[in-house]
Amino acid sequence: MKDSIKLSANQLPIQGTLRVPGDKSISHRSIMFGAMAQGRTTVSGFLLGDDCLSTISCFQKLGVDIQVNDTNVIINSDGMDKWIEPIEILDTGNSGTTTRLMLGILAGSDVHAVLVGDESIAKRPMKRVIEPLRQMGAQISGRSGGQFTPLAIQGTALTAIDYTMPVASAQVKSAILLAGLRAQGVTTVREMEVTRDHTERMLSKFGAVISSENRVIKLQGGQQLTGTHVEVPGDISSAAFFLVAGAIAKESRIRLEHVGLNPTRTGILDVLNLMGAKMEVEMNDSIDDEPIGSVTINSSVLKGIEIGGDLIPRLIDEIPIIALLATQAHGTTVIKDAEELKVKETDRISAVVDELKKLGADIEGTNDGMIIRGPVTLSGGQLQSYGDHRIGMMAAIASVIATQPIEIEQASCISVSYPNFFEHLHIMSSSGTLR
Ligand code: SPQ
Repeated sequence: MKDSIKLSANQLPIQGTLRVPGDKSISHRSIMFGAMAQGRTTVSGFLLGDDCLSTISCFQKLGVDIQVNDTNVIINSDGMDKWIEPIEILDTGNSGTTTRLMLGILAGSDVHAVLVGDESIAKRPMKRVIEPLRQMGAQISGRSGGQFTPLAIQGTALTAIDYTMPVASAQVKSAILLAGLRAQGVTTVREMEVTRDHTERMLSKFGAVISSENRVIKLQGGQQLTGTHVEVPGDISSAAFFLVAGAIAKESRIRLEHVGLNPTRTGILDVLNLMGAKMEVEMNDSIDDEPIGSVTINSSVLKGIEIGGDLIPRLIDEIPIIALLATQAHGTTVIKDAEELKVKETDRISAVVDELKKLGADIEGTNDGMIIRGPVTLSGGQLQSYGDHRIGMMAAIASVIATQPIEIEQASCISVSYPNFFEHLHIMSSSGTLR
C-alpha cells in the first residue's frame, strides 16, 4: 500500500484559530495512573493518537476496564493488585513513553508481562531505565542483556533508591518514580536539568504525596492512588508546528487556543521570542495544575540564535521544526547539547539534516546538534519521514514556504501524535478556524 502524501507548493498564508489535539505525555499518564488507581478516573481532551492507544491496549490486556468515547475516556480499576497476568504480549507500538513507563509500573506489580514494540522501539535504549529499576530489585530480562525490546518483566518487591540521573529524561525519571510508589522506603531522583514534570503534577492529583525542590524529587513508597478527573490540554509539541508555520509563511496570523503552557515544555516559545517572532502569549487559569493559555503568532522577520544547555530538555521534541524555522532566520542558528536526538524514533539529527538539505537548506549536523544558516528559499522534492511523526510534520510544514511540491514518504506515522494533522494544515492554509 502506498504510504505517501504530496503537498502542493501553494505558498498561502497560514491563518485562523486552532485547537490542537490533547497532550501526548499527559494523555499517556492519565491512562497509566488511572489504571494504577483505585476507583473511577475520567479523562477529557484525550489524544487519540496511536501511541496513546497503545497505552490503553496494554492496560486492557492487564484486565483494566477502559472505555473510550471520542476524546473522553473512563477507567474503572480496583488498583494494580487486581491486575490479571496477561496471556498476550503488551504491544507498545512506536511509543517510547509507553515502553519505559510501563517498565517502572510493572516492576513492582504482581504480574509477569512481555513488552514488545515496533522496529523503531527495538532500537531505542532501555538500559537507562532498566539499570535503576534493577537497583531497586526489578526482575527484567531482554535482548542484549535487557538493553532492548522484547523485554520480559516479573513484578516483585522493590526497595527505594536515591538516583542521580545520568541523562535528562522525563521517561527515566517517571519510570523510577512509578516503581518508587510500590517500593519500600523513600525514592529520590536527582535531575541535572529540569525535564517535563507531568508525572509529578499528576501523581499529586491522584492523591500521592510527592515533593520536588531544586531538581530533587522525593516520593514515599507504599502510597495508593485514587481515581480522579484529568483534563488534558492541547499539546504544545503539536502546536509548535503551526506556530512555526505562522512565523515563516507570508501574511500569516494564527492563534492556538487551549494549549498546555507548562514551563518545562515551553522552550519553543523562548526560541520564537529570542528569534524575534511577533507573538503574544495569554495565560488562562491552570487546569489540573497544568498551566494553559493561547498563543498568537504573525509572520515574522527572524534572526539566528544559539540554542543549548538547560533549554534543550524544554524543547527536545521541537528541534526538527525549530531547524526548519532556522532556515528562514537571518544569520546562523546553532543547536547544541542535543545528543538525545539520536535515540528518538529515528536519529533526528541526521534525519533533519538530510531532509532539509534535499530542499536546499544550508544545514550541517554536529555531534550534539546542528548548524543552520539562513534565510534560504526552500525548493521541493521527495522527503522521507523515516517513520518518525515529528520528521513527517516538519516536512509537511516546509511545504507552506516551498517553491515546489513536497512528497512525504511514510506519512501515516504522523498519527502517532497528531491524527488529524493534514486536515488542520489544509484548513489553516485556507484561512480557516477550527476549535
Ligand atoms: O514516547 P516517545 O516515543 O519517546 O515520544 C517522544 C516524541 O517525540 O513524541 C520522543 F521521541 O517524546 C518523549 C520526549 O522526547 C515523551 C516524553 C514523556 O512523555 O515523558 C519525554 C521525552 O523523552 P525523554 O527520553 O527525554 O524522557
